[in-house]
Amino acid sequence: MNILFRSIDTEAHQLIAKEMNTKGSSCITNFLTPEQLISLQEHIRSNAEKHNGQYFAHHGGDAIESSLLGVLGAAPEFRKMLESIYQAGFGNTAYSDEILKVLRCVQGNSGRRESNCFHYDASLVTVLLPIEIPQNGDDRGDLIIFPNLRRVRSNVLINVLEKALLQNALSRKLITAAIGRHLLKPEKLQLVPGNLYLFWGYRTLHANEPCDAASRRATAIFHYGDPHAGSLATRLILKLNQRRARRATALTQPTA
Ligand SMILES: O=C(O)CCC(=O)C(=O)O
Ligand SMILES: [Fe+2]
Repeated sequence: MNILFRSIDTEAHQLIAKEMNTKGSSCITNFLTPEQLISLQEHIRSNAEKHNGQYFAHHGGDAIESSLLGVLGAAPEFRKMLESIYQAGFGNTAYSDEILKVLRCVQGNSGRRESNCFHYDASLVTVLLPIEIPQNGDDRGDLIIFPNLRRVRSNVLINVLEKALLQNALSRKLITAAIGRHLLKPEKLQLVPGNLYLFWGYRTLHANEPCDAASRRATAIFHYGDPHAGSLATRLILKLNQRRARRATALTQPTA
């Protein structure tokens, strides 16, 4: 299989960042070749079976690195693209050039619990690669975004406070209800597998809509550039999030 990814030139990086500012997101269509997409879909299928058709998320680790996602994360052109987009958005280079990779699969009843979980990412640049998305019906698991609601905070504690106020069960219920009543009107992205979607995850409140329990919604997410990297609060939040993800996944872990 060809493991060369579509190369995006430097001028396009600027255009992508501009679109993320003005439109709230940018989409690179057909980022993957059909065979690259098929390889990832097969990878998902074998992983999903191990989790008995229930929700799982991997934060880094072998399940990601052993797939094409590991190759993509290591590709110099891809890394360069994230670096220049971060720079276009924030002014200086990121504290660390590490990419946090997540492989997420919403399926079964436990998938509902993980939907409408509105949040801001810790990273400024969020790149979403849909692998498998239900294309029919009402519950396709669209990505819901409130683009660029806030700027990068100069103080990490303000960031923590804002996240605490918004990222809890009550706020999430209220936001979901307000969207249902058309009081809030977010953008909805109907994701297409193989396209690449980019947005300012730190600045954009976002979540996925629920998807039909019988369908599978698998996405890979690349997080790049934490504007508060290195601070104690940031390290703590990251640890808590990873523990929560491990717990949600452990519930559906094969027992053998
Ligand atoms: O799976 C998705 O569509 C979004 C996931 C997400 O926002 C995240 O992992 O930070
Ligand atoms: Fe996110």
